[in-house]
Order: sequence, then C-alpha cells, then structure tokens
Amino acid sequence: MKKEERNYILLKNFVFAREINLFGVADIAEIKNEFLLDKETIDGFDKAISLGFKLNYSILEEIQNKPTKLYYHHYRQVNFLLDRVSLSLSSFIERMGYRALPIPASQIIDWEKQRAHLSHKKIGMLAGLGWIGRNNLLVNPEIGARFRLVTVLTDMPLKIDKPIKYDCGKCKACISVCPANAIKEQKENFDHLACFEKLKEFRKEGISNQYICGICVKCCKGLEK
Ligand code: B12
Ligand code: SF4
Ligand code: SF4
Repeated sequence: MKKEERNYILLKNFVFAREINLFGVADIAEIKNEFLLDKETIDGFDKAISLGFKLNYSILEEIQNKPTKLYYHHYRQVNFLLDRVSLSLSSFIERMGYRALPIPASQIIDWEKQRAHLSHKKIGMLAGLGWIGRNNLLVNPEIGARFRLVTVLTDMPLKIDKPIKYDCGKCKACISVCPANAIKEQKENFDHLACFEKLKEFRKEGISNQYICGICVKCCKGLEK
C-alpha cells in the first residue's frame, strides 16, 4: 500500500474513533490565495482535511419556525467538539513529523464581509463530502445538510479525494420552509442578505447571542429521506 493511502486510513480511523462522521482530503493548490491567512503562515500546506460531525436529529426535530435553546446549546457544543478533534488531529500529525494547522469551526475574521479564514463548505465540497445545495449549505448524499464542518491544513502525504457528482436534483424541500424566502430554485440566486436579516431578528428575540436558525439544516435530509 502506498504511503499516501496508509496515512489517509490512519487519519480517518483516528477521527472516526473521536465521533467524526465525515472525512475527506482536498487539494488546495488552486484556492489557497482566497484564504484570509498570511502567505508565510500557509506556505507549504498543500492539502486540507475536511471533517464533518452529524447533528443530533432529535434536537433538529424540535425546531419549528425559529431556533431553539436546545439547538443553540448543541450548536456551541458541536463547534467545541469539532475544534477539539481538529486540535487532536493536528497534534497527531505533528507527532508524525508533518505540519498541521487547525482552522476554527466558527470564527469570523472579516465582520463587514462576514468571512472566516477559509470556507469549510468549499473545502468539504472539494474533499468529496457533498455538493452546495439550494439552501447554500454543503449537502451530503446520506445525511443532507445536518452536519457541521471543520478543516485542518497539512503537508502530510495523503490520498486526495475528488468532488462528488451529485446535486439536489428534483428536491426543493427547503424553498418553502425558509422564513426569509432566501432559498430559490437556482442555487446561484440564494439571497444572503434576506437570510442574514432573519438571523438578526432571531438574535434580537434573545434565543441566542449567535446568528443561528437551523430550519434549512433540519429539512435537508439528503437523498435517503
Ligand atoms: C459567516 C458565516 C455565516 C454568515 C454568512 C455570511 C457569508 N458570507 O456566507 C451567517 C451568519 C449569515 C451564516 C448563516 C448560517 N450558517 Co454559517 N458560517 C459562517 C462562517 C463562520 C464563515 C463563512 C464564510 O467565510 N463565508 C465566505 C464565503 C466566501 O464562503 P462560503 O459562503 O462559506 O462558501 C461559498 C463560496 O466558497 C462559494 N464558492 C466560491 N468559489 C466556489 C467554487 C466552487 C467550485 C463552488 C462549488 C463554490 C464556490 O460557494 C460556497 C457556497 O455558497 C462558516 C464557517 C467557515 N469557516 O466556513 C459558517 C458555516 C458556513 N455556517 C454554517 C451554518 C450551518 C449556518 C446556518 C444554518 C446557521 C445555523 N448554524 O443555524 C446559516 C445558514 C445560512 C445559509 N443557508 O447559507 C455551517 C455550514 C455547514 C454545512 N453543512 O454547510 C458552517 C460551515 C459552519 C460549520 N463549522 O459547520 N453563516
Ligand atoms: S438559515 Fe434560516 S433564514 Fe437562512 S436560509 Fe436557512 S432557513 Fe432561511
Ligand atoms: S432540501 Fe433538497 S433542495 Fe434543499 S438543499 Fe437539501 S437536497 Fe437541495
């Protein structure tokens, strides 16, 4: 077995033993210049490991027309878990003699443009975890959009995954449930502004001090509905 394949299996087993459900590796050569990270910081990193954690379905089921306290708590716990696993994975990679940089699950760097260091969705898409759906989220064929993501950059020799050839097809389940009418038939027409205004409203209601919603996450159950 080749070294790249062996390392891939080793890391996959490492994170699956730590409650991660989705694992993939993306080639980032073409997209590195989009990252909000100094050139010196990312120099030498040529791959990104994408990890996904499946959300709790019972907590999602409680969401009707607005986020709930349970969902808010879950959102925070899942971010902690993802950050914890990406940290452990990075230490593991460093102990093997390679470099690794964990990127926070949910940290905004540019508040005006609402941008993070990098897009976990785009990395996940390149790593073959799913496609960008009508709901503007990364959608996995088996669990839909009901997961959260984190990324680790590395220079470790690893097998590279490819994007998968699926899309939403005939499904339009999320269009009618969005309270902001932000989700459209053509995913390119997703109304970011309308969505963000709705999230601001929810935040003002005091359910959480974060911009969360969860409605389009709950209803997107993938191809195996
Ligand atoms: C800021 C932010 C927001 C902002 C949005 C601002 C924005 N500009 O997107 C607000 C507060 C509105 C928001 C809302 C939500 N968010 Co948010 N958010 C983030 C955060 C922290 C940064 C996103 C960012 O930098 N965006 C900048 C733009 C450039 O990138 P992008 O939108 O991520 O990706 C697009 C581009 O890369 C573009 N693209 C550009 N070039 C190319 C090339 C190709 C080939 C393709 C296909 C695409 C593509 O397509 C991508 C998809 O639209 C990320 C975490 C992270 N670091 O990624 C979470 C994240 C995107 N959020 C997430 C979630 C779940 C939500 C909410 C459901 C809230 C909630 N938790 O209840 C809603 C969903 C709204 C929606 N339907 O999109 C998850 C998505 C998980 C998933 N399965 O997809 C993430 C990844 C957090 C995580 N750790 O899991 N969010
Ligand atoms: S997060 Fe809420 S408001 Fe935004 S697109 Fe999804 S359902 Fe609509
Ligand atoms: S609910 Fe259906 S249409 Fe909406 S993003 Fe998910 S698969 Fe696509």
